[in-house]
Amino acid sequence: MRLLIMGPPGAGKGTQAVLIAQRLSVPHISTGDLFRANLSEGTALGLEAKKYMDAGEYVPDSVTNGMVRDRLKQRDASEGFLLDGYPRTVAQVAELDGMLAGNKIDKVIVLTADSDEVVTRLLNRAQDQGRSDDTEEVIRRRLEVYAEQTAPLIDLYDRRAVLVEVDGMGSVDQVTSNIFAALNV
Ligand code: B4P
Repeated sequence: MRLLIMGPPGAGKGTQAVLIAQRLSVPHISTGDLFRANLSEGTALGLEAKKYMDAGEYVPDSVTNGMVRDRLKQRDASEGFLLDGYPRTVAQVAELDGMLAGNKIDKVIVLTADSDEVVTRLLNRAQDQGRSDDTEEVIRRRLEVYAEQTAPLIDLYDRRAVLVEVDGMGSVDQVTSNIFAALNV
């Protein structure tokens, strides 16, 4: 299966993606995790990405697309994958279509959650993990950027009849079972 998971920051994408990928035995490919791994290794790509992430802005496509293209070429992704956090813009959708060379995305999972809940979750994470993009000001900016640049992708994938919308407001376990039911797995 080739799957995408989308939703506002804090909706639970990364949390659920790990569980879905395990269940379906496909690699979990998170652009946010790839940027953070690059940063902890001190690569030029990581340092470039950090400037944008810390401001709540999207990392430029010139950095992001190549990174995803390289990752999708790896053997473990040849039969399926769960992409988490990519595509995030209409331009990235076109890039991904090109990378897939005719292979279709089977389902796009959209997690919904209200803004107050996601801000609370991310502020909790800030306390646990100290992520530099989890301050209230940056979280609010990330939500605006999501609404402007990523929310339009929901209609786009809906027109392709692959959208699966799941309520992300319950407990982690509840949301996981809603996703498995919606995917019929
Ligand atoms: P991401 O790493 O994707 O960050 P995120 O949107 O906050 O999602 P994440 O997966 O981490 O959090 P989740 O909702 O699971 O991106 C970070 C940055 O990278 C972006 O802002 C951007 O700058 C850059 N970037 C990434 N992809 C890009 C792209 N394609 N193009 C350009 N730039 C890109 O979880 C949040 C918290 O909620 C966790 O603490 C979790 O424990 C908690 N939680 C989850 N589910 C819960 C539940 N049901 N109940 C209670 N808490 C829950």
